[in-house]
Amino acid sequence: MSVRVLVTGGTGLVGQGIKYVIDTEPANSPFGKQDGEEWFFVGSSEADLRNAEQTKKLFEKYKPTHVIHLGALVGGLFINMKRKLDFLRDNMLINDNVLHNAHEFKCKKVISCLSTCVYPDKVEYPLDETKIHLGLPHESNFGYAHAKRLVDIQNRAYKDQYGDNFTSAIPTNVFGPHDNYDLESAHVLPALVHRCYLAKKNNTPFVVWGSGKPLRQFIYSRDLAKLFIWQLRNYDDVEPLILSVGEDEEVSIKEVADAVVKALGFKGEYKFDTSKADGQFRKPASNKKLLGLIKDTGFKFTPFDQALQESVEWFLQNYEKARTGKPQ
Ligand code: NAP
Ligand code: GFB
Repeated sequence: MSVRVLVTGGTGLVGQGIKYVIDTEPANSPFGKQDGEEWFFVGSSEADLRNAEQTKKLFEKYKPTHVIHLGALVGGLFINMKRKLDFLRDNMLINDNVLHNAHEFKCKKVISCLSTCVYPDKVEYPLDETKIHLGLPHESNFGYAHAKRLVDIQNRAYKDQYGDNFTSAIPTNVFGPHDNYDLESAHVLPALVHRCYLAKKNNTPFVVWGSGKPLRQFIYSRDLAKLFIWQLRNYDDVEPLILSVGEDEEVSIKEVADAVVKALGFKGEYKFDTSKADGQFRKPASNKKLLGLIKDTGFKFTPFDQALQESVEWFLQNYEKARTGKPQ
């Protein structure tokens, strides 16, 4: 039986992580490409998924049997705070067009991608798969959060009315090669890597925004990629699945900045700009359900320092073509 996997958002951080694993893991190994599988990694230059006609044409071209739906308007705290409506509307349009076409083209499976920032800001911790809709998300990203929550609702409606096997994954903050380093829209880790690199290059202070106190869990894109591949092949429940490192891996923004300073060998002045927002203080996610499901796969998370070093090396080697916000 031929399996045709369409990866929307295939040109981005997570999409390129999946491409790296499929291209480098031994064929027919637990996370490698299986016989009879074809993988298609697409970005917005092939189809603007906000556009129904273009999305339909994309499905006609690839006739996918399976979809990993990563395509989205994505960004860090500060761009989310500035563009709440764009993050709501663009992602609602993208998600509805992809799920509608996946239904029309009778796809056997769709995994969409949520995020731990969709969770209620005020809820008993740790976050688990049952708490997504138990209250309002944090003010800073309510546009993105509500659009992503709606995907869970859409999946349940497609399953209920048509029996479609549509589900979703909930990663924590992700980092790795091919990340977005544009200081305007970047997430914290790539932003700190880029800003520390510039401080070292220009002999200026390294400035971290906010107090440095908020806590986050970070998953390496190449680890997340393996978990998406496992979920595609082994998980058929409509309930979303948290894909994350453990709660004990929660680190402060200051600890992340310290690790970036070490990884880049920065020796200059290093300070915090507390006039900038801290955003949500923490969003600790439990990966208990995931660990129970993958215990026999031999999967191991990459140690944070090693993953950060590999990401920094990719950034330094690809600075000229990376998304840095400077004119290409
Ligand atoms: P990214 O690096 O910014 O990549 C976004 C991808 O979506 C790119 O391939 C981009 O294509 C595509 N895309 C954007 N707008 C599009 C449009 N209108 N039509 C078609 N394609 C479009 O983002 P990422 O970090 O890999 O995110 C992947 C998924 O993970 C997203 O669903 C995101 O919400 C989720 N997520 C990310 C994080 C994180 O920390 N990064 C955490 C949790 C969840 P082009 O590059 O060709 O424009
Ligand atoms: O990754 P981030 O932008 O988003 O991290 P969230 C924000 C935290 O990092 C805040 C601090 O506490 C900021 O004060 N920070 C320090 C910085 N320096 C910087 C910097 O230069 N850039 C950025 N961006 N932050 C996002 C959601 O929340 O999580 C998104 O807004 C998405 O929608 C993403 O879900 C995964 O972790 O706060």
